[in-house]
Amino acid sequence: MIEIQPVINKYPKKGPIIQYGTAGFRTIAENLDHIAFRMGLLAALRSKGKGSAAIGLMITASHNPEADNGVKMIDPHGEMLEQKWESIATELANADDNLVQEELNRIVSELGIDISKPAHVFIGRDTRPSSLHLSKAAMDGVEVLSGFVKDHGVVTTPMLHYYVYSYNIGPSNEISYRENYLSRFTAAFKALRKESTKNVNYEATIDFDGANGVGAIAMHEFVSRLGNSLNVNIYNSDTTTKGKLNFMCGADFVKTNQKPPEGFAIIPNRRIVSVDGDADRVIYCYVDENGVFHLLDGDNIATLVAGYLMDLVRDSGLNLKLGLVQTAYANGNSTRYISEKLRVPVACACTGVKHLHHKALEYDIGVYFEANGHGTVLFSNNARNLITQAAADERLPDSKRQMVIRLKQLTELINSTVGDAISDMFLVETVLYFRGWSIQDWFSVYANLPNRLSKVTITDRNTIKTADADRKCTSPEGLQEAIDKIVKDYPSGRSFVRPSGTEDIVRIYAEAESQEAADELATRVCRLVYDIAGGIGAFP
Ligand code: G16
Repeated sequence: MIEIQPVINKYPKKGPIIQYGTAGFRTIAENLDHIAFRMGLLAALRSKGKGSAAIGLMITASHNPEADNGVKMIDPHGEMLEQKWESIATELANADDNLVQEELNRIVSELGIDISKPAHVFIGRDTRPSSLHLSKAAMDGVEVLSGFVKDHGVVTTPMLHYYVYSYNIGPSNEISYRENYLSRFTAAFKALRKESTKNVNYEATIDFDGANGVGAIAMHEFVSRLGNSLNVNIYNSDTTTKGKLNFMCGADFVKTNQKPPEGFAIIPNRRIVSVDGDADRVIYCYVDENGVFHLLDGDNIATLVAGYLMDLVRDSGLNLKLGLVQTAYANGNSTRYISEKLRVPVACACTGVKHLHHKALEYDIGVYFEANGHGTVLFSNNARNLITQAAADERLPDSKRQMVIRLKQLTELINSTVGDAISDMFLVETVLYFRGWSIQDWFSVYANLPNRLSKVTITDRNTIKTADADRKCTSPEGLQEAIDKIVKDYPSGRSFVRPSGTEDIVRIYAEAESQEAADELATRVCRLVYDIAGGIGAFP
């Protein structure tokens, strides 16, 4: 084993115990130096143990406030880190400085890793002021174990996932990863627009809210390639002024506050597309001619996409099993609409893309979306093969063949490695284009139940434990019973609580027949959490 102790001293352990949570390690940036360094070490070991496949390390805290940051590891197919390694990462992150060497030796011997193998680690970062420094700490970690670092600089999280995947399916020094990514999705989008449709109410103009983050940078690059296929007005693209990232804008702000983003003049009935700080989630909204705000969140995207894919599968005559995966945050009416009206099977998974992704692999075409706008579509190898064969089958009647070809083009448009706000936006725009829908048409497909997402800070969020895909709270004792009792007061009421895996808070979700009822239910459940689970600070 290589001697790492002198470098460890550069990155002394700081802050409280930290866990590899919903999306990696996340906390205030100043407590992350040692975590970034150690994840560099671990990524190098993971690469060595995976036959020198590239492993990704993304420095981002996504939707969190600018002062936070995070480190997330990406596995060889561009997917989230294998669950077993999350606990290995947690142990290494929390080991005392003088025990890190021993911990590494233990990982190497228990997993039989040949450390003489080369390691390849791709590193990317968001636009946070702390990200450059943390990415350097991660690079130090990789290099101490003689790994090769490819520094991709400022990228969206889905870009890095895609780069890792691209390298591992066919490494080449010729590839410009960025150009490859940008041109693949632009080309697929433009190809789909070549087919003319009646377009009825669809207008090819959107207002894009970049959350003052890397999504705005990526969108500028896409726009220069899109030609006149889509007019994108980019707002909230200030990535250099301190304090602006995710502030009063972006997908999380719009979804949580149920308000349009700030930073630009709203045009009635114009589609507004908001992404988050690392552009892996997307939310649509609009304000109508009466000044009323309307949200189209991950549930609306899921129903739009699953409904359209269902039609394509049926009209193409292909025998493919399609399913949708949601979480407990999915609006009750979206689930009813998709399962009862569209007859698409729906499954519920725990919060966190990794859980939804895993479940979606059970279908030929697995659509997954969290209500907060994270999601994508997965095509099994069987589905891809059937689609490719059918597209080449000249005996197929033209009407069916056209649907098969459209399905094939959609496989090119979708970034299946992970939820990708921009590829998802292209997908939504494509479905609206073929349906000929305005945003009002889309909004009127079904009505979400009014809902409220709130948060409460408690002494130790880990005292809240849940089961049944986050829908039941098993600890502290008595909390679930108390919630059940309150929910009975609200027709169509539903509420649940769970500890966030990315922020030091407990999330409270409530839905009911009216907005007033949903707000009241949320407030009452917040009060319960605050009183029973040890709330701190002022009651929100
Ligand atoms: C991350 C995860 C998402 C999750 C979100 C909130 O998103 O990737 O799957 O829904 O955190 O998680 P929690 O409720 O546990 O805080 P992001 O956009 O912050 O990377």
